[in-house]
Amino acid sequence: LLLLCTLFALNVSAQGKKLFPETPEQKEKRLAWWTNDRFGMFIHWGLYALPARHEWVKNREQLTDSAYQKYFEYFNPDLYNPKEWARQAKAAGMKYAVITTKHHEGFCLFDSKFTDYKSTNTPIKKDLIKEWVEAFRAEGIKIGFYYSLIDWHHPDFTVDRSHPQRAKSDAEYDALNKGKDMAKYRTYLSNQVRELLTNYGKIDILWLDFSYPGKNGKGHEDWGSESLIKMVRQLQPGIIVNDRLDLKDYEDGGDFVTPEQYKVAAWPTENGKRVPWETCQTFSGSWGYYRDETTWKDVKQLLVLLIESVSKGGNVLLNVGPTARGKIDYRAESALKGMGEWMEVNSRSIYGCTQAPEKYARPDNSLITYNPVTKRLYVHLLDYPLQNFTLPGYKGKIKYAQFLHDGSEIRFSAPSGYGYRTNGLGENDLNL
Ligand code: JFZ
Repeated sequence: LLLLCTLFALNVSAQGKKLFPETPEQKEKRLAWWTNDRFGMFIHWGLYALPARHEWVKNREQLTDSAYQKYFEYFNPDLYNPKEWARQAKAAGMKYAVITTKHHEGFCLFDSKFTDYKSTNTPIKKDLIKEWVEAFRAEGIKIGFYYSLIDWHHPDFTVDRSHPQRAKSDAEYDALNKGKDMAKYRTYLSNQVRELLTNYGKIDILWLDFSYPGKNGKGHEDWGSESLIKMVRQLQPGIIVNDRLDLKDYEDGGDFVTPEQYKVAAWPTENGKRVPWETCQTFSGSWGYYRDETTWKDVKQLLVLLIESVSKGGNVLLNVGPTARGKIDYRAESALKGMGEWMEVNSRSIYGCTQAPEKYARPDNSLITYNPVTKRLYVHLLDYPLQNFTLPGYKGKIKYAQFLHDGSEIRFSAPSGYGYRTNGLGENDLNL
């Protein structure tokens, strides 16, 4: 009996461990705009735009600092115009945006006091983040900063399994890491996050990336995650933070979960409760600009991704990897435009929407989203045009039905058997 009681107590305290005094209702309120807006732009931009073969190129090809140095020396995005990026994001229906202020390569797009490895010291000579924030804020888009916890350039960041310099044995790790001091890196990391959350006004989202605890990995002890997140919330009380700080022991170690480059089967849960989630996705596979990649998703795939995510209660953060000249790739630009054309008439089925109550069955090859405030149900017909379709189980629940693209009425009836017509618009377009 004593043993059972002890286990029970341990279990309760693990689930109840919290960093902040916020109630679930307060959290819901803090996240309300984000849950409502559903669709954001991710931007991966850095020196890796020059080699143009993946943002992990330094690691993949095990490039040394001096081999990588040429990208720093030739970094000159002369066509950089963040107002144009913001225009494209807004036209696509995106309501927030998250940019890499520093990726794993360690290069900073902002003017940091704590490093020389920054855009102001390259031929472009500018704080690119400052201009970006101004341009996106001017379009009414919420501001998010991605900051890489990993740093392949900082001299105190120890070589581990994520590092371009790979060690094959414990002895090799020891030799490579002699004299490196993660405590110094921790201070650097916290100083830079403080700069980002102090020098650019109100920041709506912080996306820290990423933890890989275990042998030759790094986690919350390496980043100082507990004190880092406390500082973050002190500097920006309303901010929304992702879940990659390795604070899984805490109930509130992150605001949302981040399934990456795959579709979730159902709304993700923790301890049996549905949690806020955002899937981040690429247009073509790589996050950084990749010149020769051919696996581009088409507009319909991307729209289905968005609709499907909302139909399971989630958000989409869709990534663009701008070029070394500072332009959004023409294929991404055209896909964004296509999504925007759809959003112009259909965004009502995305913003403020979520998973529909169980009682609404999903017709074949369709997705449904639901606005709990207006109580409107949106049936996305992936096979349209149809002459006629059936919604089993909705009898008595529908007051009025219309198409969203033109507001035209859809007549409906509840026949005893399911009637079916094969040509022309029928007396009834919808069977219940
Ligand atoms: C990370 C980065 O390494 C990558 O370059 C990109 O920035 C992406 C958005 O985030 O990649 C990850 C991080 C975590 C997982 C997978 C890919 N994960 O936990 O499965």
